[in-house]
Amino acid sequence: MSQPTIPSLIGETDQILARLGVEKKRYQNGTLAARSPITGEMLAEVVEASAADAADMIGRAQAAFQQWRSLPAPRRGELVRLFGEELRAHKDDLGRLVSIEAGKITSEGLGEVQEMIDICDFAVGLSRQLYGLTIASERPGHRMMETWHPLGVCGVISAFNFPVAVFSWNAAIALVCGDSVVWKPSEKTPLTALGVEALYRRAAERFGKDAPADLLMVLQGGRELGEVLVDDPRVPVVSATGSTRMGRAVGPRLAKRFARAILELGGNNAAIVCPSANLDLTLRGVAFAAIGTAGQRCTTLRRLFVHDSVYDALLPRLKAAYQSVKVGNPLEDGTLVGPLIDKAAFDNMQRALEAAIAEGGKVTGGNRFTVPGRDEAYYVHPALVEMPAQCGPVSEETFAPILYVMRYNELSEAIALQNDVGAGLSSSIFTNDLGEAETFLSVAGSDCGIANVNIGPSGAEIGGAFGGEKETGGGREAGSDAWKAYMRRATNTINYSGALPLAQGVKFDV
Ligand code: UN1
Repeated sequence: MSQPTIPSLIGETDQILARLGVEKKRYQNGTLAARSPITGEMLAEVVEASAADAADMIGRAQAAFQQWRSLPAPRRGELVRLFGEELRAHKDDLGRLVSIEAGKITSEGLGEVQEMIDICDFAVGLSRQLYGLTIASERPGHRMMETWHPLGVCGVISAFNFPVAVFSWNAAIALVCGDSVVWKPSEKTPLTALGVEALYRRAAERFGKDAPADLLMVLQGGRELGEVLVDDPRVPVVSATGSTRMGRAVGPRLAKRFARAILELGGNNAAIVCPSANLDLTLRGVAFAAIGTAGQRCTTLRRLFVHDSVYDALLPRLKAAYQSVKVGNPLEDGTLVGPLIDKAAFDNMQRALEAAIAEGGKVTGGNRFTVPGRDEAYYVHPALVEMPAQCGPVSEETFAPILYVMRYNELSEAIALQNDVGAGLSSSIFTNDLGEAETFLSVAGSDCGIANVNIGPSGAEIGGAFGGEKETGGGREAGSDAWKAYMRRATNTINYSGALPLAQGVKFDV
Protein backbone atom coordinates (compact mmCIF):
# COMPACT_ATOMS: atom_id res chain seq x y z
CA MET A 1 0.00 0.00 0.00
CA SER A 2 1.47 3.37 -0.91
CA GLN A 3 0.71 6.68 0.73
CA PRO A 4 1.10 10.23 -0.51
CA THR A 5 4.54 11.47 0.42
CA ILE A 6 5.15 13.46 3.58
CA PRO A 7 6.65 16.95 3.38
CA SER A 8 9.99 17.70 5.03
CA LEU A 9 9.89 18.75 8.68
CA ILE A 10 13.30 20.41 8.81
CA GLY A 11 12.14 24.00 8.31
CA GLU A 12 9.29 23.71 10.77
CA THR A 13 11.53 22.11 13.40
CA ASP A 14 13.94 25.02 13.06
CA GLN A 15 11.14 27.52 13.56
CA ILE A 16 9.80 25.72 16.63
CA LEU A 17 13.24 25.56 18.22
CA ALA A 18 13.69 29.29 17.58
CA ARG A 19 10.31 30.10 19.14
CA LEU A 20 11.12 27.97 22.18
CA GLY A 21 14.36 29.93 22.54
CA VAL A 22 16.92 27.23 21.73
CA GLU A 23 20.24 28.65 20.52
CA LYS A 24 21.20 27.45 17.05
CA LYS A 25 24.71 26.58 18.12
CA ARG A 26 23.26 23.80 20.28
CA TYR A 27 21.90 21.88 17.31
CA GLN A 28 24.15 22.79 14.42
CA ASN A 29 27.34 21.03 13.39
CA GLY A 30 27.18 18.67 16.35
CA THR A 31 27.81 14.93 16.30
CA LEU A 32 24.40 13.64 17.39
CA ALA A 33 21.96 13.30 14.50
CA ALA A 34 18.40 14.22 15.49
CA ARG A 35 15.88 12.47 13.26
CA SER A 36 12.16 12.41 12.74
CA PRO A 37 10.65 8.94 12.48
CA ILE A 38 7.82 10.55 10.47
CA THR A 39 10.04 11.22 7.47
CA GLY A 40 13.23 9.42 8.48
CA GLU A 41 15.16 12.57 7.67
CA MET A 42 17.87 14.19 9.76
CA LEU A 43 16.54 17.36 11.39
CA ALA A 44 19.61 18.74 13.14
CA GLU A 45 23.05 17.89 14.45
CA VAL A 46 23.07 18.31 18.20
CA VAL A 47 26.22 19.15 20.10
CA GLU A 48 27.14 16.32 22.48
CA ALA A 49 28.73 16.42 25.89
CA SER A 50 31.86 14.43 26.69
CA ALA A 51 32.28 12.24 29.76
CA ALA A 52 34.51 14.99 31.18
CA ASP A 53 31.74 17.55 30.57
CA ALA A 54 29.35 15.25 32.40
CA ALA A 55 31.62 15.00 35.45
CA ASP A 56 32.02 18.78 35.42
CA MET A 57 28.25 19.26 35.25
CA ILE A 58 27.73 16.95 38.20
CA GLY A 59 30.17 19.06 40.21
CA ARG A 60 28.30 22.22 39.30
CA ALA A 61 24.95 20.58 40.03
CA GLN A 62 26.24 19.63 43.45
CA ALA A 63 27.23 23.23 44.17
CA ALA A 64 23.80 24.37 42.98
CA PHE A 65 22.21 21.84 45.34
CA GLN A 66 24.07 23.28 48.34
CA GLN A 67 22.44 26.62 47.64
CA TRP A 68 19.00 25.40 46.52
CA ARG A 69 18.39 23.10 49.49
CA SER A 70 18.32 26.08 51.88
CA LEU A 71 15.54 27.86 50.05
CA PRO A 72 12.17 27.09 51.71
CA ALA A 73 10.28 24.39 49.84
CA PRO A 74 7.26 26.62 49.00
CA ARG A 75 9.70 29.06 47.35
CA ARG A 76 11.17 26.17 45.38
CA GLY A 77 7.63 25.38 44.33
CA GLU A 78 7.38 28.87 42.82
CA LEU A 79 10.10 27.98 40.30
CA VAL A 80 8.18 24.88 39.27
CA ARG A 81 5.02 26.96 39.02
CA LEU A 82 6.77 29.31 36.57
CA PHE A 83 8.07 26.31 34.62
CA GLY A 84 4.49 25.07 34.36
CA GLU A 85 3.46 28.50 33.07
CA GLU A 86 6.09 28.36 30.35
CA LEU A 87 4.89 24.90 29.38
CA ARG A 88 1.31 26.17 29.17
CA ALA A 89 2.37 29.11 27.02
CA HIS A 90 4.40 26.90 24.65
CA LYS A 91 2.29 23.78 24.74
CA ASP A 92 1.52 23.83 21.02
CA ASP A 93 5.15 24.20 19.97
CA LEU A 94 6.56 21.67 22.39
CA GLY A 95 3.75 19.20 21.69
CA ARG A 96 4.41 19.51 17.98
CA LEU A 97 8.11 18.95 18.54
CA VAL A 98 7.31 15.79 20.53
CA SER A 99 5.22 14.60 17.60
CA ILE A 100 7.97 15.41 15.12
CA GLU A 101 10.75 13.78 17.09
CA ALA A 102 8.94 10.81 18.67
CA GLY A 103 6.34 10.26 15.93
CA LYS A 104 3.28 10.71 18.16
CA ILE A 105 -0.09 11.77 16.81
CA THR A 106 -0.96 15.40 17.48
CA SER A 107 -3.21 14.82 20.51
CA GLU A 108 -0.63 12.56 22.12
CA GLY A 109 2.19 15.05 21.54
CA LEU A 110 0.05 17.72 23.20
CA GLY A 111 -1.03 15.22 25.86
CA GLU A 112 2.56 14.63 26.77
CA VAL A 113 3.08 18.34 27.44
CA GLN A 114 -0.18 18.35 29.42
CA GLU A 115 1.27 15.57 31.55
CA MET A 116 4.24 17.87 32.26
CA ILE A 117 1.92 20.71 33.21
CA ASP A 118 -0.04 18.40 35.48
CA ILE A 119 3.04 17.20 37.35
CA CYS A 120 4.21 20.81 37.77
CA ASP A 121 0.85 21.68 39.37
CA PHE A 122 1.11 18.60 41.56
CA ALA A 123 4.67 19.47 42.59
CA VAL A 124 3.71 23.07 43.45
CA GLY A 125 1.07 21.79 45.87
CA LEU A 126 3.52 19.24 47.19
CA SER A 127 6.03 21.99 47.96
CA ARG A 128 3.84 22.84 50.97
CA GLN A 129 3.21 19.22 51.94
CA LEU A 130 6.58 17.51 52.40
CA TYR A 131 5.26 16.11 55.65
CA GLY A 132 6.97 13.92 58.18
CA LEU A 133 5.24 12.04 60.99
CA THR A 134 5.28 12.70 64.68
CA ILE A 135 5.66 9.42 66.52
CA ALA A 136 4.69 8.43 70.07
CA SER A 137 7.82 7.86 72.12
CA GLU A 138 7.93 5.08 74.73
CA ARG A 139 9.96 7.35 77.01
CA PRO A 140 8.32 9.99 79.23
CA GLY A 141 9.13 13.59 78.27
CA HIS A 142 10.26 12.59 74.79
CA ARG A 143 8.93 13.27 71.37
CA MET A 144 9.82 11.62 68.08
CA MET A 145 9.39 12.98 64.61
CA GLU A 146 10.77 12.58 61.15
CA THR A 147 12.14 15.35 58.97
CA TRP A 148 12.54 15.12 55.21
CA HIS A 149 15.64 16.80 53.84
CA PRO A 150 16.78 17.43 50.26
CA LEU A 151 18.99 14.62 48.99
CA GLY A 152 21.45 15.99 46.41
CA VAL A 153 21.96 15.73 42.67
CA CYS A 154 19.22 13.70 41.00
CA GLY A 155 20.24 11.98 37.76
CA VAL A 156 17.46 11.39 35.27
CA ILE A 157 17.86 9.01 32.33
CA SER A 158 14.81 9.03 30.06
CA ALA A 159 13.62 7.11 27.01
CA PHE A 160 12.50 8.20 23.54
CA ASN A 161 8.85 7.20 23.89
CA PHE A 162 7.96 9.78 26.53
CA PRO A 163 10.83 12.12 25.80
CA VAL A 164 9.69 14.95 28.06
CA ALA A 165 6.89 13.81 30.41
CA VAL A 166 8.93 11.23 32.28
CA PHE A 167 11.73 13.76 32.73
CA SER A 168 9.24 16.20 34.23
CA TRP A 169 7.80 13.63 36.66
CA ASN A 170 11.28 13.42 38.09
CA ALA A 171 12.47 16.99 37.70
CA ALA A 172 9.37 18.79 39.02
CA ILE A 173 9.35 16.62 42.14
CA ALA A 174 13.14 16.69 42.62
CA LEU A 175 13.21 20.49 42.37
CA VAL A 176 10.54 21.07 45.02
CA CYS A 177 12.29 18.45 47.17
CA GLY A 178 15.40 20.66 47.05
CA ASP A 179 17.51 18.55 44.70
CA SER A 180 19.36 19.65 41.58
CA VAL A 181 18.87 17.71 38.34
CA VAL A 182 21.17 16.40 35.62
CA TRP A 183 19.15 14.93 32.77
CA LYS A 184 20.41 12.49 30.13
CA PRO A 185 17.62 12.32 27.55
CA SER A 186 17.39 9.57 24.96
CA GLU A 187 19.82 10.13 22.09
CA LYS A 188 16.82 9.52 19.83
CA THR A 189 15.03 12.65 21.11
CA PRO A 190 17.61 15.37 21.80
CA LEU A 191 15.61 18.26 20.32
CA THR A 192 12.64 18.00 22.67
CA ALA A 193 15.16 18.02 25.51
CA LEU A 194 16.68 21.23 24.16
CA GLY A 195 13.19 22.74 23.95
CA VAL A 196 12.39 21.81 27.53
CA GLU A 197 15.72 23.14 28.74
CA ALA A 198 15.02 26.49 27.04
CA LEU A 199 11.60 26.72 28.68
CA TYR A 200 13.09 25.87 32.06
CA ARG A 201 15.67 28.64 31.53
CA ARG A 202 12.91 31.15 30.91
CA ALA A 203 11.24 30.12 34.15
CA ALA A 204 14.53 30.32 36.05
CA GLU A 205 15.21 33.81 34.70
CA ARG A 206 11.81 34.98 35.83
CA PHE A 207 12.40 33.38 39.23
CA GLY A 208 15.59 35.40 39.67
CA LYS A 209 18.87 34.89 41.47
CA ASP A 210 17.53 32.40 43.99
CA ALA A 211 17.62 29.77 41.26
CA PRO A 212 21.28 28.71 40.95
CA ALA A 213 22.54 28.71 37.37
CA ASP A 214 23.36 25.01 37.33
CA LEU A 215 20.23 23.74 39.07
CA LEU A 216 19.04 21.82 36.00
CA MET A 217 21.34 20.67 33.23
CA VAL A 218 20.98 18.51 30.15
CA LEU A 219 23.59 16.01 29.02
CA GLN A 220 23.22 15.33 25.31
CA GLY A 221 24.75 12.16 23.99
CA GLY A 222 24.97 8.43 24.29
CA ARG A 223 24.95 5.74 26.87
CA GLU A 224 28.41 6.55 28.23
CA LEU A 225 27.01 9.78 29.70
CA GLY A 226 24.33 7.85 31.52
CA GLU A 227 27.11 5.67 32.89
CA VAL A 228 28.85 8.73 34.32
CA LEU A 229 25.65 9.61 36.19
CA VAL A 230 25.29 6.03 37.39
CA ASP A 231 28.85 5.74 38.68
CA ASP A 232 29.49 9.21 40.14
CA PRO A 233 29.39 9.17 43.96
CA ARG A 234 28.13 12.75 43.94
CA VAL A 235 24.79 11.56 42.51
CA PRO A 236 22.80 9.94 45.35
CA VAL A 237 19.73 9.09 43.29
CA VAL A 238 19.29 8.07 39.66
CA SER A 239 15.90 7.64 38.03
CA ALA A 240 16.21 5.55 34.88
CA THR A 241 13.51 4.65 32.38
CA GLY A 242 14.16 2.12 29.65
CA SER A 243 14.44 -1.58 28.95
CA THR A 244 14.91 -4.30 31.54
CA ARG A 245 18.29 -4.93 29.90
CA MET A 246 19.29 -1.36 30.69
CA GLY A 247 18.02 -1.78 34.25
CA ARG A 248 20.11 -4.91 34.73
CA ALA A 249 23.19 -2.85 33.87
CA VAL A 250 22.24 0.24 35.87
CA GLY A 251 20.74 -1.37 39.01
CA PRO A 252 23.81 -3.29 40.27
CA ARG A 253 26.13 -0.35 39.57
CA LEU A 254 23.99 1.96 41.67
CA ALA A 255 23.68 -0.70 44.38
CA LYS A 256 27.45 -1.08 44.45
CA ARG A 257 27.85 2.48 45.64
CA PHE A 258 24.62 2.42 47.73
CA ALA A 259 22.93 5.02 45.57
CA ARG A 260 19.18 5.02 45.20
CA ALA A 261 17.71 3.67 42.01
CA ILE A 262 14.28 4.61 40.74
CA LEU A 263 13.90 2.11 37.93
CA GLU A 264 11.02 2.12 35.48
CA LEU A 265 11.79 -0.68 33.06
CA GLY A 266 9.89 -2.94 30.71
CA GLY A 267 6.24 -3.83 30.80
CA ASN A 268 4.43 -6.83 29.35
CA ASN A 269 1.00 -5.62 30.28
CA ALA A 270 -2.12 -7.73 30.09
CA ALA A 271 -5.87 -7.30 30.22
CA ILE A 272 -8.49 -9.86 31.11
CA VAL A 273 -11.92 -9.68 29.47
CA CYS A 274 -14.57 -11.37 31.62
CA PRO A 275 -17.98 -12.74 30.59
CA SER A 276 -19.82 -9.73 32.06
CA ALA A 277 -17.60 -7.12 30.37
CA ASN A 278 -19.20 -4.25 28.47
CA LEU A 279 -17.78 -5.15 25.08
CA ASP A 280 -18.20 -1.69 23.50
CA LEU A 281 -16.13 -0.17 26.27
CA THR A 282 -13.69 -3.07 26.20
CA LEU A 283 -13.14 -2.66 22.48
CA ARG A 284 -12.21 1.00 22.83
CA GLY A 285 -10.12 0.40 25.94
CA VAL A 286 -8.19 -2.40 24.29
CA ALA A 287 -7.71 -0.51 21.03
CA PHE A 288 -6.27 2.60 22.68
CA ALA A 289 -4.01 0.63 24.99
CA ALA A 290 -2.71 -1.79 22.35
CA ILE A 291 -2.56 0.36 19.21
CA GLY A 292 -2.09 3.87 20.62
CA THR A 293 1.38 5.42 20.45
CA ALA A 294 2.14 2.66 17.92
CA GLY A 295 2.57 0.23 20.80
CA GLN A 296 5.52 2.20 22.12
CA ARG A 297 4.43 2.96 25.67
CA CYS A 298 5.84 1.01 28.55
CA THR A 299 2.20 0.64 29.60
CA THR A 300 1.05 -0.61 26.17
CA LEU A 301 -1.33 -3.57 26.27
CA ARG A 302 0.54 -6.57 24.88
CA ARG A 303 -1.44 -9.60 26.07
CA LEU A 304 -5.21 -10.04 26.07
CA PHE A 305 -6.95 -12.93 27.85
CA VAL A 306 -10.55 -13.24 26.66
CA HIS A 307 -13.10 -15.51 28.32
CA ASP A 308 -14.20 -18.31 26.01
CA SER A 309 -17.86 -17.16 26.21
CA VAL A 310 -17.15 -13.70 24.75
CA TYR A 311 -14.15 -14.48 22.55
CA ASP A 312 -16.16 -14.94 19.36
CA ALA A 313 -18.16 -11.77 20.03
CA LEU A 314 -15.12 -9.58 20.70
CA LEU A 315 -12.50 -10.87 18.27
CA PRO A 316 -14.18 -10.01 14.96
CA ARG A 317 -14.85 -6.48 16.20
CA LEU A 318 -11.30 -6.10 17.39
CA LYS A 319 -9.97 -7.36 14.07
CA ALA A 320 -12.16 -4.89 12.23
CA ALA A 321 -10.79 -2.07 14.39
CA TYR A 322 -7.24 -3.21 13.61
CA GLN A 323 -7.97 -3.25 9.91
CA SER A 324 -9.66 0.15 9.79
CA VAL A 325 -7.40 2.17 12.06
CA LYS A 326 -5.60 4.93 10.16
CA VAL A 327 -1.85 4.48 10.13
CA GLY A 328 0.44 7.11 8.65
CA ASN A 329 1.63 10.67 9.08
CA PRO A 330 0.83 11.37 12.74
CA LEU A 331 0.55 15.10 12.05
CA GLU A 332 -2.47 14.52 9.83
CA ASP A 333 -5.98 14.69 11.26
CA GLY A 334 -7.55 11.30 11.74
CA THR A 335 -4.31 9.33 12.01
CA LEU A 336 -4.25 7.16 15.11
CA VAL A 337 -0.99 5.28 14.56
CA GLY A 338 2.28 6.99 13.67
CA PRO A 339 5.61 5.42 12.78
CA LEU A 340 7.88 3.18 14.79
CA ILE A 341 10.88 5.03 16.12
CA ASP A 342 13.42 3.40 13.78
CA LYS A 343 14.47 0.38 11.75
CA ALA A 344 15.67 -1.54 14.79
CA ALA A 345 12.16 -1.30 16.28
CA PHE A 346 10.70 -2.58 13.01
CA ASP A 347 13.16 -5.48 12.83
CA ASN A 348 12.33 -6.48 16.42
CA MET A 349 8.66 -6.43 15.59
CA GLN A 350 9.11 -8.66 12.55
CA ARG A 351 11.26 -11.10 14.53
CA ALA A 352 8.58 -11.35 17.23
CA LEU A 353 5.86 -11.96 14.65
CA GLU A 354 7.90 -14.69 12.97
CA ALA A 355 8.47 -16.33 16.34
CA ALA A 356 4.74 -16.10 17.11
CA ILE A 357 3.86 -17.76 13.81
CA ALA A 358 6.33 -20.54 14.59
CA GLU A 359 4.42 -21.13 17.85
CA GLY A 360 1.10 -21.40 15.99
CA GLY A 361 0.05 -17.74 16.14
CA LYS A 362 -2.39 -16.35 13.54
CA VAL A 363 -1.43 -12.80 12.61
CA THR A 364 -3.71 -10.00 11.39
CA GLY A 365 -1.76 -6.91 10.22
CA GLY A 366 1.86 -6.30 11.14
CA ASN A 367 3.00 -5.45 7.62
CA ARG A 368 5.05 -2.40 6.74
CA PHE A 369 4.19 0.12 4.10
CA THR A 370 6.58 2.65 2.64
CA VAL A 371 5.93 6.27 1.89
CA PRO A 372 7.39 7.47 -1.42
CA GLY A 373 10.75 9.13 -0.85
CA ARG A 374 10.66 8.28 2.86
CA ASP A 375 12.37 4.89 2.91
CA GLU A 376 13.82 5.49 6.35
CA ALA A 377 10.39 5.92 7.94
CA TYR A 378 8.92 2.72 9.38
CA TYR A 379 5.14 2.58 9.24
CA VAL A 380 3.46 -0.68 10.19
CA HIS A 381 -0.11 -1.82 10.54
CA PRO A 382 -0.67 -2.88 14.15
CA ALA A 383 -0.63 -6.63 14.60
CA LEU A 384 -3.23 -8.76 16.33
CA VAL A 385 -1.98 -12.28 16.97
CA GLU A 386 -4.28 -15.09 18.07
CA MET A 387 -2.11 -17.44 20.10
CA PRO A 388 -2.87 -21.03 21.12
CA ALA A 389 -1.06 -20.44 24.44
CA GLN A 390 1.20 -18.02 26.27
CA CYS A 391 4.51 -19.09 24.82
CA GLY A 392 7.49 -17.88 22.77
CA PRO A 393 7.53 -14.10 22.19
CA VAL A 394 4.37 -13.57 24.27
CA SER A 395 6.45 -13.72 27.44
CA GLU A 396 8.74 -10.91 26.31
CA GLU A 397 8.16 -7.19 25.79
CA THR A 398 8.51 -6.23 22.14
CA PHE A 399 8.32 -2.45 21.86
CA ALA A 400 5.92 -2.38 18.93
CA PRO A 401 2.16 -2.65 18.28
CA ILE A 402 1.65 -6.38 18.73
CA LEU A 403 -1.30 -7.67 20.75
CA TYR A 404 -1.32 -11.39 21.57
CA VAL A 405 -4.82 -12.71 22.21
CA MET A 406 -5.59 -15.90 24.14
CA ARG A 407 -8.71 -17.68 25.42
CA TYR A 408 -9.34 -18.61 29.03
CA ASN A 409 -12.04 -20.38 31.04
CA GLU A 410 -11.30 -19.73 34.72
CA LEU A 411 -10.40 -16.32 36.16
CA SER A 412 -7.76 -17.88 38.40
CA GLU A 413 -6.10 -19.33 35.30
CA ALA A 414 -6.15 -15.93 33.53
CA ILE A 415 -4.68 -14.17 36.57
CA ALA A 416 -1.95 -16.81 36.86
CA LEU A 417 -1.05 -16.35 33.18
CA GLN A 418 -1.12 -12.58 33.43
CA ASN A 419 1.34 -12.75 36.36
CA ASP A 420 3.52 -15.41 34.73
CA VAL A 421 5.92 -13.04 32.96
CA GLY A 422 9.05 -11.20 34.11
CA ALA A 423 7.62 -7.70 33.98
CA GLY A 424 5.11 -6.31 36.47
CA LEU A 425 4.14 -2.83 35.34
CA SER A 426 0.47 -2.51 34.44
CA SER A 427 -2.66 -4.63 34.10
CA SER A 428 -6.42 -4.44 33.78
CA ILE A 429 -9.63 -6.37 33.98
CA PHE A 430 -12.81 -5.69 32.04
CA THR A 431 -15.78 -6.90 34.07
CA ASN A 432 -19.05 -5.81 35.64
CA ASP A 433 -18.82 -8.50 38.29
CA LEU A 434 -17.73 -7.02 41.62
CA GLY A 435 -16.28 -10.29 42.84
CA GLU A 436 -14.08 -10.65 39.77
CA ALA A 437 -12.94 -7.03 39.94
CA GLU A 438 -12.03 -7.25 43.61
CA THR A 439 -10.32 -10.63 43.15
CA PHE A 440 -8.16 -9.07 40.45
CA LEU A 441 -7.23 -6.16 42.75
CA SER A 442 -6.66 -8.38 45.80
CA VAL A 443 -3.44 -9.85 47.12
CA ALA A 444 -4.12 -12.96 45.05
CA GLY A 445 -4.80 -10.89 41.92
CA SER A 446 -2.58 -8.84 39.66
CA ASP A 447 1.05 -8.60 40.81
CA CYS A 448 1.66 -5.34 38.94
CA GLY A 449 2.34 -1.82 40.17
CA ILE A 450 -0.76 -0.66 38.31
CA ALA A 451 -4.01 -2.66 38.28
CA ASN A 452 -7.10 -1.16 36.64
CA VAL A 453 -10.77 -2.02 36.26
CA ASN A 454 -12.68 -1.24 33.06
CA ILE A 455 -9.91 0.85 31.56
CA GLY A 456 -6.81 -0.36 29.74
CA PRO A 457 -3.36 -0.53 31.34
CA SER A 458 -1.98 2.62 29.65
CA GLY A 459 -2.61 6.33 29.99
CA ALA A 460 -2.18 6.79 33.73
CA GLU A 461 -2.74 10.14 35.40
CA ILE A 462 0.13 11.74 37.32
CA GLY A 463 -1.67 11.73 40.70
CA GLY A 464 -0.90 8.07 41.34
CA ALA A 465 2.51 6.52 41.90
CA PHE A 466 3.75 5.19 38.56
CA GLY A 467 5.93 2.10 38.27
CA GLY A 468 5.95 -1.64 38.62
CA GLU A 469 7.30 -4.74 40.28
CA LYS A 470 9.66 -7.58 39.36
CA GLU A 471 11.64 -6.91 36.17
CA THR A 472 9.96 -3.50 35.88
CA GLY A 473 12.40 -2.46 38.57
CA GLY A 474 10.26 -1.48 41.56
CA GLY A 475 10.61 2.31 41.20
CA ARG A 476 7.72 4.70 41.71
CA GLU A 477 7.51 8.12 40.10
CA ALA A 478 5.05 11.01 39.81
CA GLY A 479 2.20 11.19 42.35
CA SER A 480 1.21 9.78 45.73
CA ASP A 481 4.28 9.67 47.99
CA ALA A 482 6.80 9.00 45.20
CA TRP A 483 8.49 12.25 46.31
CA LYS A 484 10.04 10.41 49.27
CA ALA A 485 12.61 8.79 46.97
CA TYR A 486 14.02 12.23 46.19
CA MET A 487 14.61 13.17 49.84
CA ARG A 488 16.36 11.70 52.84
CA ARG A 489 14.50 11.01 56.05
CA ALA A 490 15.92 11.87 59.44
CA THR A 491 14.28 10.41 62.55
CA ASN A 492 14.54 12.86 65.44
CA THR A 493 14.09 12.09 69.14
CA ILE A 494 13.77 15.13 71.40
CA ASN A 495 14.08 14.81 75.16
CA TYR A 496 12.41 17.64 77.10
CA SER A 497 12.25 15.79 80.45
CA GLY A 498 15.49 16.66 82.22
CA ALA A 499 15.99 12.92 82.95
CA LEU A 500 17.56 10.38 80.61
CA PRO A 501 15.44 7.22 80.47
CA LEU A 502 16.74 4.73 77.91
CA ALA A 503 14.60 2.84 75.47
CA GLN A 504 13.88 -0.87 75.95
CA GLY A 505 14.39 -0.43 79.73
CA VAL A 506 18.18 -0.43 79.45
CA LYS A 507 19.98 0.80 82.61
CA PHE A 508 23.30 2.59 82.20
CA ASP A 509 24.08 4.74 85.24
CA VAL A 510 27.61 6.11 85.31
C1 UN1 B 1 6.12 5.35 29.56
O1 UN1 B 1 5.69 4.74 28.60
O2 UN1 B 1 7.35 5.35 29.84
O3 UN1 B 1 0.58 5.73 31.71
C2 UN1 B 1 5.29 6.21 30.43
C3 UN1 B 1 0.96 6.07 30.60
C4 UN1 B 1 1.66 7.40 30.49
C5 UN1 B 1 3.10 7.28 30.81
C6 UN1 B 1 3.83 6.18 30.11
N1 UN1 B 1 1.04 8.33 31.38
O4 UN1 B 1 0.80 5.38 29.60
